[in-house]
Amino acid sequence: MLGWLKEAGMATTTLKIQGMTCNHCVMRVAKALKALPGVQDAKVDLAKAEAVMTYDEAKATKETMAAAVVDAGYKVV
Ligand SMILES: [Cu+2]
Repeated sequence: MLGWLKEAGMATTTLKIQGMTCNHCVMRVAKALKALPGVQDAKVDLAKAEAVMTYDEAKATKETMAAAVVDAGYKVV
């Protein structure tokens, strides 16, 4: 697939997340992030306690992504 191709206007950012303890948490956070408009991909890493998002800068912001993580029940640090 062409997932590695960087599209115009796409950016990546990382959020440090506290409170994830298992793969269910990882899936929950990933689902919450991917549900946001403009978020193309979210890779959540349990060991690193972080999420890396690929997103459209015109549609999503780090603040809305952090808010989605908090809404899912976790803490952004
Ligand atoms: Cu869990």
